[in-house]
Amino acid sequence: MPETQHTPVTILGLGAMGQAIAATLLRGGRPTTVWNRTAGKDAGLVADGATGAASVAAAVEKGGLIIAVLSDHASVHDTLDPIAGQLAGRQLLNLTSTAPEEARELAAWAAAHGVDYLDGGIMAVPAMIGRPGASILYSGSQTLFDEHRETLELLSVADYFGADAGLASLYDFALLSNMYAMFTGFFHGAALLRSAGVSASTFAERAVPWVTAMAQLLPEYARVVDSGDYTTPFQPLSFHKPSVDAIVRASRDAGVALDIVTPIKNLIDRQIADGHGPLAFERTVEELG
Ligand code: FVH
Repeated sequence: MPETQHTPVTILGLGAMGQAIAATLLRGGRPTTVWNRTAGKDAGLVADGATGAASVAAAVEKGGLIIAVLSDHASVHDTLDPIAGQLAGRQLLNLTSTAPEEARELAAWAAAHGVDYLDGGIMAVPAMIGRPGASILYSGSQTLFDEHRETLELLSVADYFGADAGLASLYDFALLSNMYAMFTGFFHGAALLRSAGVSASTFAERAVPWVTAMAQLLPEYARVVDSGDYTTPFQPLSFHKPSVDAIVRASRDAGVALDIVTPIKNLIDRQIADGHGPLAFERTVEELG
């Protein structure tokens, strides 16, 4: 059932992300209570109309949706375990980044204490919250998601992935894996070009359109992976080996460390050694898991 009036919210954790979330919900007209372990971080929010709470217990007493935006899984337990007895019948949205198994553990912990639990993976930096481009991935309680959807959409695009509380985190980490590989690939390229006196900014002008164009291949790669048939490759593993070997040689020549490219070379070499050279590059997914 969608919310019919502005839901009160309690934000636990006023780091960079908690501050951004609290400020956005406050601007959206949600009565907002805030708490942070280290005192004083609520000053700006309180000046803007939030209610500051001196303790977690006092914060959750204000009622409404509890939103945890803490460092990690352990900090969620550190914060909520002491007041678990106070939480029966309440709703908890955990926007703290946790591994899927940690999210599932928190969902089980919440269920054992009579708490409705939704987990969220934030695909944004604090400055993006409440602005176009931000996305938060949710899984866990659909009741909570549906009931508070309008509030969640103040923060970002809100997508719900199902009852498994770990699924949002799994999507989050899959996307972050993609992001880290892309960024570290850029760093490797920047180091290579720096050996010839080319600036990273000059490289970025080339890298952005290149990465954007290559990203367009992902749906076709995905189709092949989902089919499980690697026998009619667009480009076989054996096609990629000379390129990757050449990148390794060029990196050595330029004095650039091989930390980024060696794992890629190893993946290709291992598959070729096992006789998969004629198969599609996308077979690499099978090698990984
Ligand atoms: N900031 C970002 O760009 C990323 C974007 C993607 C999602 N992440 C995750 O969001 C969670 C919060 O991130 P954050 O940026 O707000 O993090 P910090 O600024 O470091 O603030 C951390 C807050 O957690 C409090 N805290 C830490 N440990 C404890 C504890 N044991 N008990 C209670 N509170 C704790 C800390 O309090 P204090 O140090 O000020 O006392 C901050 O309020 C995070 O999972 C990111 O991975 C953000």
